[in-house]
Amino acid sequence: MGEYLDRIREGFSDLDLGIEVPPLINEALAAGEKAGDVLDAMSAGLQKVGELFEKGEYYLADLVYAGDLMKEGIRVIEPHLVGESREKKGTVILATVEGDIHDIGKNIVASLLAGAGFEVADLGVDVSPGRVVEAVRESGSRAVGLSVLLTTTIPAAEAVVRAFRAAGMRDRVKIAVGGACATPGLVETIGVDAVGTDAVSAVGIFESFLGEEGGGSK
Ligand code: B1M
Repeated sequence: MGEYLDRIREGFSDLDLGIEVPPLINEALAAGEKAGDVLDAMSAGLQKVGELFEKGEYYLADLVYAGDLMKEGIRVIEPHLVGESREKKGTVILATVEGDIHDIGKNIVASLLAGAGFEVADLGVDVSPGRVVEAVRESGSRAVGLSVLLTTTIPAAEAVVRAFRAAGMRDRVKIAVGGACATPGLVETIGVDAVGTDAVSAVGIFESFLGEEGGGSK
């Protein structure tokens, strides 16, 4: 069984899958691999692509291609990842922060949250702090999830926290961040309430945020 996961991981890191992505994933699922493990194998391949890009062995075009492969794979895997819940658990505002256009991880988080019964308002990528505050105001949501993939856009996540303080709304909203450069230290350094390492942990975070009476406290 694990042989499929190896092929997926290596295929994604070598960027030689091309049009073969859907059949390979479908074969892996048919052989009994779990959707979450397939997603992890794809992500591990992409991680390697990022490392090779950093070393100068891959170019920007390779990152773009890797992103396309991942999106193709996610289209196949998504229906298998998402559970069904009839219970409505409140609204989560999701966005990739200003200056950052990475959206693959955010989109996975959005799907899993929707599958877990949350209403998700996905604001997209390169979203300004003001737009996030406005969305919370309009929807009455008490929970925000920010995707941050670049070290240089961590300040943009902090700007969202500051924008809520400036609007006098910080005490009624909980804010979580996630993404390649999100580390637990961000709770202290930029004042968010939680950091999600993967999409599954994001579901747990928003369950704890919206399961509590009264919302945030910072
Ligand atoms: Co970019 N890129 N990229 N890139 N890219 C990274 C992030 C990088 C780590 C690669 C590297 O050098 N090793 C690096 C950042 C380095 C740094 O700052 N520390 C980098 C760079 C430098 C850049 C550019 C600056 C390159 C350039 O132009 N010279 C440029 C920036 C553009 C911009 O945003 N302004 C750029 C561009 C791109 C593409 C557009 C080509 C493409 C993105 C396509 C797209 O998203 N539509 C791309 C890609 C594909 C990557 C890598 C290879 C893969 C990202 C990805 O989709 N991973 C990436 C390498 C890496 O991440 N190691 C890289 C798969 C995805 C499922 O994982 O997004 O982490 P992830 O999401 C996970 C968790 O993090 C978590 O759940 C998800 C599922 O488990 N999660 C959350 C995510 N968001 C969450 C929110 C939550 C909770 C959990 O809310 C609470």
